[in-house]
Parts: sequence; C-alpha cells; structure tokens
Amino acid sequence: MITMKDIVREGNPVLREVADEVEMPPSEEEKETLGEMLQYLKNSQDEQICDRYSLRPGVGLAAPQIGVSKRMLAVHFTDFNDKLYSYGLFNPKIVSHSVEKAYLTSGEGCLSVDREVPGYVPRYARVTIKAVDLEGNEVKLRLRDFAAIVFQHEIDHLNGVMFYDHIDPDNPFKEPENAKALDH
Ligand code: FHF
Ligand code: ZN
Repeated sequence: MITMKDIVREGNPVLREVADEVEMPPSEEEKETLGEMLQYLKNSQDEQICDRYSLRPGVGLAAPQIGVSKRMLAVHFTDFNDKLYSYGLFNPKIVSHSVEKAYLTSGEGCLSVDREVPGYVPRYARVTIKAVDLEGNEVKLRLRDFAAIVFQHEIDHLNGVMFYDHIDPDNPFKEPENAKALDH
C-alpha cells in the first residue's frame, strides 16, 4: 500500500516535470498503480487506517507525487452537495473552462509540501475534463467549485505546477479578479 514514505516531497525534480501521456490501453501495471493511488485517498480518509499508518488525509493524488512521471491522477471526495467524486483517470485534459474564477478562502495545501503556504490560489470556477477511467471508459466530467479546484490542482501536478505558483507573491491575499470565494 502507498504510505507517506512513498510521497515525493518538494525539491524532488519529478514534481517539476511535464508528465508523459499514458499509451492506451494502459498496462496492467499502470492500472494497478492508479488503483493504489485511489486506495491511498480512501485509506487516508478512514480514521482508523489513517491513524495506524500515519497518513495525511487527501482528496487527490497525482502520479508524479509518488515519483511516477505519467499522466494519471486519482480523486476521492464529496462536494458541498454530498456528491461523491471517486475516480482514477488516465490522460485527463481540460477541454473547456469558464472565464469566472474561484478560490478557497482557506487556501490550499499539498501532500508533497510539508509547510503552510498562505494565500489565495485562483482557479477556473468551472471546467470540463475528458479522460479515460480505470475501466477503460472515456469520461467527460463537468465540474464546478470545489470539485473543479481539486481537479485543477491535480492536473497542475501533471504539468509540473505547484499550487503556490499561482499565489501573488506581493499580496498573497489579494482578491483575484472575477473570482468567487469558496469556504471549504
Ligand atoms: C489534499 N488535503 O488533498 C489536501 C492537502 C485542493 O495533489 O484537502 O497534494 F482529506 C494532491 C476533506 C477535506 C477531506 C479536505 C486540492 C488539495 C489536494 C492533495 N484534505 C485535503 C480531506 C481534505 C491535496 N494533493 C492539504 C493534503
Ligand atoms: Zn498536491
């Protein structure tokens, strides 16, 4: 199972690489890795497993965060309306996005970042994503608000981008233009 010892931390160059596309169909090994990534998220949100293995709770995980420079990500969370988003995805791509932006008033954190980085992270309020899921089905997801933010955080990892790259260094808490504030 994946534990915190497998999570690559800031400073490791793999986090700054543009990850490779996964050739379709994915190999059994790639599917296994992605399944393990999704299982990490579920385990990290289970109080007993989280305590026993000292996991840090997460809602998303991108393959570069376990040292695998391939375009794979997992998410597991419920949104404000209790809708469950639980996916392992290959080659996710934002095919369209809103002009409007959104940001979490509590800022963001990252499993690969062992420090608090204060500030607003402006992201698109709505995105449409195409990808291939663990069962090999092409999926098209229309996401808004918190769900849109989580997927953008993960897709950024596939492009070597960290959440704090988006924070204004001069004024971390400047209200982003044309953005809605989301309380998480
Ligand atoms: C997290 N944790 O999952 C954060 C970090 C906005 O690339 O959000 O680095 F576990 C992926 C309910 C509410 C249950 C919040 C995307 C953040 C992605 C993981 N925890 C939570 C929860 C959480 C990162 N990451 C602080 C670890
Ligand atoms: Zn992250």
